[in-house]
This record gives sequence, structure tokens and C-alpha cells, in this order.
Amino acid sequence: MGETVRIIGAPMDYGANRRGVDMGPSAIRYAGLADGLEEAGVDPIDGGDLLMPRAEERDPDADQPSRGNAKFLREIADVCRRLGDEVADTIADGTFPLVLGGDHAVAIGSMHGSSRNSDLGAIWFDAHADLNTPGTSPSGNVHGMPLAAALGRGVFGEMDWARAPGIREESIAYVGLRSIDERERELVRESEMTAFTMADIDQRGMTSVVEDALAVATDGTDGIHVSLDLDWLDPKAAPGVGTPVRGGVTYREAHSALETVSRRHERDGVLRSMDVVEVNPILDEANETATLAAELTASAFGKRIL
Ligand code: 4U7
Ligand code: MN
Ligand code: MN
Ligand code: MN
Repeated sequence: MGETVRIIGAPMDYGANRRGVDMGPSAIRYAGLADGLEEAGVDPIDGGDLLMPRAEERDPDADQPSRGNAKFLREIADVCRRLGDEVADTIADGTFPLVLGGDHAVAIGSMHGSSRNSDLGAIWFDAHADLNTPGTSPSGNVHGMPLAAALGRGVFGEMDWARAPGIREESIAYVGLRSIDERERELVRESEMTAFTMADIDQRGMTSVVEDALAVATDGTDGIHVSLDLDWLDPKAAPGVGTPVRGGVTYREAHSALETVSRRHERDGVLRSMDVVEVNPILDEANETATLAAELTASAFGKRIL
């Protein structure tokens, strides 16, 4: 048997300010995640779900004088602290943390926990850049801010739960960008991150792009975090997401990308943590998106056609 993967459910929706994405962990489990991981040759254990206060009982604008327009920042801080501890403990036990969202703000906790004792690179599979700060966000939704938080940008610089201890900009690569806000565009351009857009995938093909992204994220780091936002895929393949953007990657391209990650992991053991986020079963068609999330995760851990 290969490595042990610990499934950590983070049924949070405060970052999306929209119900439904909190049901993601159940839907992905129901879609056969554990079986898929076993077929990939890893040993899954289920760590259950983090406890989550109901959004309806909370005031999105409570607390935090410095929070700008960020909604539910106090609740998100509490969840990310607990998630960061779980992820760090999981790695300390010699086990691989696989975080099921929830909205993409859970990645703040994943990256914090995963980078506490090491230099961490990251690959961000997403339609969006997720680099807004409370000062630039058009929506106030923190799921559009996790990379800014992990990098300690803007007001996140003063929040110990947000800024990930071991992540540097130059070790982060985006794959599949196609929806960037006006102010965010400057932030991406001026950053030291590497951004592969859909146009790069069109021109060069998925495998070559992901190999380059792996090179960026592994250069000078101890391992990488993979963050998979299901809206990375085209809405035809993944309809169950809160912020769909047309022109996304196809079903086959997505598998190919995660198979490329797994080949590199088999060779060098580069993968350190992963999250699978933004599945919204309320908006889905017959659990199609959750099923895809489970299948893509199995591909990331080495499940092959033959
Ligand atoms: B996701 C958005 F304005 N950029 O900040 C924002 F378009 O985690 C969307 O990638 C963010 O799904 C999408 O609210 C966040 C918007
Ligand atoms: Mn995202
Ligand atoms: Mn997205
Ligand atoms: Mn989204």
C-alpha cells in the first residue's frame, strides 16, 4: 500500500456568501472518493468534518475594524485556524492532508498548516486569480482572496492565521486563468507568480503547461500544495459551482493535468497537501461535479486508465 491520505472535510461557505458549497464534502464522499483513492493505490482514512457554525446565525459584518469589505472574516479566521492545525498535525503524523471544501477560503487554512515547517510551492487550478484583498475585492467574498491572504497582502499582513509562514510568491503558479477583475489584473501582472492562462493551454497543450507549473512550484521548495477549484473546468463538465466561467478546461484536459501532477509525485514525492473546493451540490446536475472532483483527485494520486 502507498501513502495514507487523510480526508478532512471543511464544509465552509462563509467565503462564498452563498449556501450550498457547504455540502461539498458530503457530495464528494458520496461520489466515491475513498474508492477512487483505493483504486489509485493509496490508503484513505476519513478524518470527518470540521464543525461549522451555521451562516444564518452569523453577522457577515461583525468584528474586525480593519476587515474592509470582507464578509464573515471572523468566522473564516476561526475555521482556518482549526483547519491549519489539522493539516499540520496530519503532516506531522506522516499522513497526507486532503481538504474538501467548502469555498476556496479554506485554502488559507490548508496552506498555513502545510507551510508551517517548510517552504511550500503551490499550483492554483482555477478560472480566477483569487488575489483580491479587502481593499480591491468587488464582492467582499473571501473565496476571491485566499492567495492574497496566504501572501499576507493588504490587511492580511496583520492576521497571523492568514499569512502562510512558508510560501513565497515566486513559488506559485496559476493554471487556467480566464476571469480576473480589473484591479486584480494589475496585481497578477506585478506579482512574481507565474500565470498560465487558458490561452497558454490552447497554444501549448495541458501537459507542457502543467510541467512548467510543477517546475515553478518545486524550485527551491520542500514540496507543493495543489489547490483545485472546480470552476477551473468548463461549466459543461462542472456545472455545480457558484462562479462558473465559460471557456474552461475540458474533462480530458483536467484529468491529463492531474495525471501529470501524479507522475511527478510518483517520481519525486513532491505533493504535500491538496484541496478540492467550490463544489456546490445545489447548483449541480445529479452530483456530476462532485463525481468529477472525486475522479480528478484519484487521478492526482495515480489512478490510471490501464
Ligand atoms: B473562486 C471575484 F469579483 N473575483 O473576488 C471576487 F469576480 O474561489 C470572484 O475562484 C471570485 O471561485 C471567485 O468575488 C472565487 C468576482
Ligand atoms: Mn478559487
Ligand atoms: Mn474560481
Ligand atoms: Mn467560486
